[in-house]
Amino acid sequence: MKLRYSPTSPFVRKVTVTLHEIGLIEGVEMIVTNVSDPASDIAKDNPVGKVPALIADDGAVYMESAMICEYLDSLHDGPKLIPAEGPARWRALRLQALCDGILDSAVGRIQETKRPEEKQWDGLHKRRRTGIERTLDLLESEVGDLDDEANAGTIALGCALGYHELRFPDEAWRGNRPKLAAWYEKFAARPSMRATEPKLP
Ligand SMILES: N[C@@H](CCC(=O)N[C@@H](CS)C(=O)NCC(=O)O)C(=O)O
Repeated sequence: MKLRYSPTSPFVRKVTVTLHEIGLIEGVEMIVTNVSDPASDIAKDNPVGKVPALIADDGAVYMESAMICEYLDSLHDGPKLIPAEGPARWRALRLQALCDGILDSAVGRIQETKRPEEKQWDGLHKRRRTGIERTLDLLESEVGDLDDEANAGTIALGCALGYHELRFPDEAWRGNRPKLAAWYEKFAARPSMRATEPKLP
């Protein structure tokens, strides 16, 4: 398998954490891809022009982190990261959806900062930030329902909180969310999370 990635992408991190958790990281060829470079050939694998994109051993290409993680989950016989059925399945997928939403807004905020200052849209920036804050508040109130184990939802949450700390260190999300902070402290200590800690270039 080959994975097209950029080093700080939290969506890519969802995939690499998953690969570590299911024990398949060793066999993956990592292809660093600068999606902002107009000369990038990412479109030959993902016409949308985004990473992650996974090239499977049979040549099929999968895109969208949630879909890639679901595909990877089909490749192993261990405990599934996407529970097959019942409330556990919907809890994991709902949490993944919430955290992918946080990540869409967080990545959008970063992209906005790359525009010339006079072209940045403050209203959109505030709306995205407020959406992230509200979702973190909801998760603080639901922390009792959070699994300690890795699944599609908790991996997405770990990556969303890690990305928040990387990109918005001054916003101190932990301040008024002590339960979520305690959950993250433990989850971030997993070998899969430690092995994939992002660093700014
Ligand atoms: N929904 C996608 C989002 C992927 C995404 O936004 N990737 C960013 C990097 S963090 C990207 O490649 N952006 C390129 C662009 O927007 O042009 C997923 O879950 O994989």
